[in-house]
Amino acid sequence: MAKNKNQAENPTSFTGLKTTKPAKEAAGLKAVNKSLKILAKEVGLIKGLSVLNQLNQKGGVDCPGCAWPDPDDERSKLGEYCENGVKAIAEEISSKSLDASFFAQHSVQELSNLTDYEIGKKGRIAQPMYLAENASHYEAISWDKAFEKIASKLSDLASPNEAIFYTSGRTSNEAAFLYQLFVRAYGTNNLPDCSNMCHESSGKALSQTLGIGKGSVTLHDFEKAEVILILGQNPGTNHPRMLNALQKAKRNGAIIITVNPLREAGLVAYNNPQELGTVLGSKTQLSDHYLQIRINSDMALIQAINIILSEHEKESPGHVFDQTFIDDKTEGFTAYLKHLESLSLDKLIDQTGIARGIIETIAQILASKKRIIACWAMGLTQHKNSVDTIKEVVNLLLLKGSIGKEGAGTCPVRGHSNVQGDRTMGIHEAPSDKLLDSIQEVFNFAPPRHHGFDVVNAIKAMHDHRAKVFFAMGGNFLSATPDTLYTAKALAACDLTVQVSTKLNRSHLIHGKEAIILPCLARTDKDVKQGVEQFVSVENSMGIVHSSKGNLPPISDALKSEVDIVCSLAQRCDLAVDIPWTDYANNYDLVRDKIEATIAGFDNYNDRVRQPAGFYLPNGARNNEYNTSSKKAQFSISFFEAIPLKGSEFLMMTIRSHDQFNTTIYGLDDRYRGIYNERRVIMMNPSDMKAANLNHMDVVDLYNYTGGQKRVAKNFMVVSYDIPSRCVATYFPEANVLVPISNVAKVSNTPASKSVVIEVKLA
Ligand SMILES: Nc1nc2c(c(=O)[nH]1)N[C@H]1C(S)=C(S)[C@@H](COP(=O)(O)OP(=O)(O)OC[C@H]3O[C@@H](n4cnc5c(=O)[nH]c(N)nc54)[C@H](O)[C@@H]3O)O[C@H]1N2
Ligand SMILES: Nc1nc2c(c(=O)[nH]1)N[C@H]1C(S)=C(S)[C@@H](COP(=O)(O)OP(=O)(O)OC[C@H]3O[C@@H](n4cnc5c(=O)[nH]c(N)nc54)[C@H](O)[C@@H]3O)O[C@H]1N2
Ligand SMILES: [Mo]
Repeated sequence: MAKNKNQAENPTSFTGLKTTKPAKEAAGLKAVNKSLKILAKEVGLIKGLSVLNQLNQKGGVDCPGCAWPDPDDERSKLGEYCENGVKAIAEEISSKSLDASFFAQHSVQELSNLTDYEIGKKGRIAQPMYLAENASHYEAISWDKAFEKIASKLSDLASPNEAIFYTSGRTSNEAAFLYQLFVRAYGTNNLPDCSNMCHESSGKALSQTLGIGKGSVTLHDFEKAEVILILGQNPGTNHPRMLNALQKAKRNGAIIITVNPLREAGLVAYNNPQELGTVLGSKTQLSDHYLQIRINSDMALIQAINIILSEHEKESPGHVFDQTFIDDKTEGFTAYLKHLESLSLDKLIDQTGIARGIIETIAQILASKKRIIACWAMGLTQHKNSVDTIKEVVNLLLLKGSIGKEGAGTCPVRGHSNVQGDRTMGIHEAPSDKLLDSIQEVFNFAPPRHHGFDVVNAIKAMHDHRAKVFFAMGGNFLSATPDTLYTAKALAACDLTVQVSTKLNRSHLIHGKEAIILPCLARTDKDVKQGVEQFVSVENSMGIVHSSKGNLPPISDALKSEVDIVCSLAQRCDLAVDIPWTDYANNYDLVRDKIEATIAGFDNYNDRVRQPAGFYLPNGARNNEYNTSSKKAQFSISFFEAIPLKGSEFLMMTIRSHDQFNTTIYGLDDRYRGIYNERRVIMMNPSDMKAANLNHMDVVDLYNYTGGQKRVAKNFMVVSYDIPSRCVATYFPEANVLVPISNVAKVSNTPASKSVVIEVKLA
């Protein structure tokens, strides 16, 4: 199997790269046109618009794209969605359905030689499929038989800890709650999820410092902020509706400071398609200051800023720091100041690659402001030092008292539309005792207490035969995880791999000895149980829980909801626990009642989730209450260590193009970056190219040698790009073969997929 994967990841032909100058603004008419074209092409305008009219509207369907929240009050009649939301919908509601005849025509080997883009375009899976040991083709299987096979494999294991239950962040609260309940009743906490590869570093840093692993701000805070810092995030592509919030903030006088190795168009300026031709004019310059930082040196930058701030405070005591807040609400201030004094400002500034004068200007701005929001995403979370870097951002907010007040706070911008909710529901390999106690009380059984495997540890366990059954509730584990060939071997070593999926993806094709695909309803599909339409609920990036209800007839009668799949499997598994799975499968209100009984913050869940805009979960940090052991927010002491690069080495970040949702590749363009019709590219600094004797569009191979092992990604085209020297960028998942399984963030164990040391050689 690993061999197939290697072929697919190292194709010898290209799709026809074209490059232009990068764009200087995001959205505008082009984005509207592009959305409508995609919709018309993939599904037809009438069907498409029937979903879009409901998308992110109160009582409608939650966009299956990112986790950016919807406004509490007015929602745009023109459409509360973005170009990339339209692409997500177009992919999901594809009418191409893959039934047994498709799988009879195409062998697993044949399909695995396609690229992720080609695989994704095949369509939605229409019926349960089974791949027998050594078989070349998937064959049809009934739901009953499929559940029987899975249950029997699970019961044959020497220990429940030999099974792994992965979750991707699209799973609803209701399905996630039942899934973790089933897994714990079965006997393990092996519940890795995509969060382990995503915002785990944020969760760890924020819970240690502020007592809550989630962000503290709401959309309202964006309207009140004086300064918004945006670090390591590309909202123009990945959270386009955030640009509306930033535009409003700018109009209210906020200063936006962006920190990013690339000048991302969406952070430079925004042309709001909903305001075309209105009196406001639609275009707004967003970033007032754009700091093109070297990859992985954000901690050095924030420390440098904090040192300069502390110098300003010394010069005019009481005017820079919020001493009352620091005294009343925090711990560790004096030690932190001492730590800052021990650091070399010159060395820190030198690491960032940013001119001293610019950093001084930023510190000057921050010195006089009180309401600061810090936003970040994968550019901060996927490095070795991620947890410490985020703690350093928290230090800055604490010095300024910029937390727990209007217009200020933390904003880790989540990825998948319900990744935050899944964690709230207990999808966590390291559950708190509080959660387990609560499960024990409500469901009357003793859940396992020892912690389970996260994503990286799950891969290692499968690789070493310590885990033998892999079950995925959504996602595309093989393509999303690091060290692709290592992970492929890990999956191939399993006795059984099971994927609950909407669309065909590579994880169906790189499989265990036996494999099963269970096709499920998607967000946009109508879900009817015993004649009653059901809805599910999700939690967005700002902790608002609301309903989501699909309105399309499913592409096949054979699909089941995720809730139904979990309940049916649990019933088959002969668990020594008395849980009314059938009742839950037939009435999601009953599931919500149990969530309310088990998890804090869900009082009157069934009533409140029916309110048009949903409800906010409690959030201590938002209310200036810090749920740490001392009930105080914590200053943290961290030391910056640069990643050493030898003469011929580069530091690579693996990022998203404008035409993908994680491993789902919508198209081959990265419009804002001016890179068209090719994904196997490496963005390089022109002076680095000159030094290495490389020209624009040269074909190169990329190597990583971590741990004395050679990893290679063949055939990438060099694109000359405005990126700091010695930094390079490639797209995820094409470059995941290069991300070593051992290259992880300290504490969070998140793959450091934005800090990969590589060499670039002419092919
Ligand atoms: N359309 C679309 N929407 C999505 C997704 C998608 O794939 N497509 N994915 C969803 C998911 S799961 C997630 S987690 C989010 C991801 O959203 P983002 O985090 O915005 O996604 P990435 O492309 O990984 O981009 C990270 C940004 O960080 C910058 N960066 C990289 N390294 C560093 C660094 O060391 N320092 C700094 N300061 N910046 C750095 C990159 O240049 C890039 O602009 O988006 C979600 N929304
Ligand atoms: N190198 C590198 N690697 C990365 C990242 C990076 O920046 N660089 N980012 C990481 C991040 S932030 C994340 S979140 C992970 C993403 O990892 P995953 O969440 O595992 O990957 P996705 O590509 O989002 O999963 C897409 C698949 O989910 C299935 N699906 C879609 N909708 C549904 C649904 O409603 N129900 C079910 N059951 N299935 C559904 C479809 O079959 C689709 O093929 O990747 C990580 N990997
Ligand atoms: Mo993510």
